[in-house]
Amino acid sequence: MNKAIAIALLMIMFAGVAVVTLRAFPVRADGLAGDVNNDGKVDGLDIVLVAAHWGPKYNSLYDLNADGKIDGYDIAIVAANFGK
Ligand SMILES: [Ca+2]
Ligand SMILES: [Ca+2]
Repeated sequence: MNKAIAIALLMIMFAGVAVVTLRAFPVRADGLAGDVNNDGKVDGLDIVLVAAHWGPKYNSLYDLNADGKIDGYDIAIVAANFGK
């Protein structure tokens, strides 16, 4: 099985301070990371779907880094592959 990672540069607002961090994420080997609706491309619809499950609307399908929550890191994975 091929393993891959996505690397994203994130800017997070924390307590009013912008924090820039570089993160690497494991991605699914069975498809394009961020293509949550499995239509073969990563676009705005995928971002909308992940954002729609942010926070209490948790669904593991949209938890792209498998950390048990849906947040900006999952959006960043979609953004890293946007347009592919
Ligand atoms: Ca898609
Ligand atoms: Ca997550």
